[in-house]
Amino acid sequence: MKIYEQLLNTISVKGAAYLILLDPENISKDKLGVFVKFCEQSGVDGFLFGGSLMLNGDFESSLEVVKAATKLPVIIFPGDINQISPKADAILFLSVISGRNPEHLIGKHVMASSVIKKTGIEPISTGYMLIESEVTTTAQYMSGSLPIPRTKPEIAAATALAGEYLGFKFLYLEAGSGAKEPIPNEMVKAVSDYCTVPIIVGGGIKSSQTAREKVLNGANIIVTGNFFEDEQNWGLIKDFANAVHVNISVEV
Ligand code: 1GP
Repeated sequence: MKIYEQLLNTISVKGAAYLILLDPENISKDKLGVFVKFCEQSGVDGFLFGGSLMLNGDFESSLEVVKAATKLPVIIFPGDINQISPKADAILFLSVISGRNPEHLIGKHVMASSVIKKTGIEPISTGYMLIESEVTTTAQYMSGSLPIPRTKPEIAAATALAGEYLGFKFLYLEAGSGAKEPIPNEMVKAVSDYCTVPIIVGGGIKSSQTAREKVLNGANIIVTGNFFEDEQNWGLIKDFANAVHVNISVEV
């Protein structure tokens, strides 16, 4: 089964899917394999892999460690066009539809498409929407575009619908890694009421309650990154997975 179908299947069975973002720059290779196994045992549905900057981390060899440690889908979440590898299962083919920077709407995609074809990994077209948080996040800065104001759910909904009409398979509401505040519930709901394409929500989610709130407002996939880069929080991964899987658990 293709990774996209696998994720849709998880959403329909469990109510929503829970993915953990692995940024090879923020987690050492020795910890990576252990962490990934722990996530798998704790009910996580898959991994996003990548980072906005790759100054120190070793993309290929870290990816190898992840793939060796898990049978769950490993999907590249590319910070740039140098983050493409045949070792992954799929790649989010992201277009920053919240912005008006042609490089991030289509430019880099032209450079990347043939490389992705050669690797044989599955591209999953995703309308990526950066939403203003209280700080300027790396993703916002690197995209060279203005994020959607967090108090304007109607702009988010109209942008998302345009993304749906353009044929994106996922819509990704991104507050940015390490955002102070996650995407507002009203915005998740506005997008979910307006669109039929599955919605990914990420950035600034630091509690299982927040994760569940996003799902109850219409998120189909929840992504967390930063929070579990601190080993002391690992014991809470199960709670996050349970909170996201609204069809099969009542605990939060
Ligand atoms: C994925 O960028 C997020 O969408 C991850 O954000 O690191 O804040 O959880 P955090």
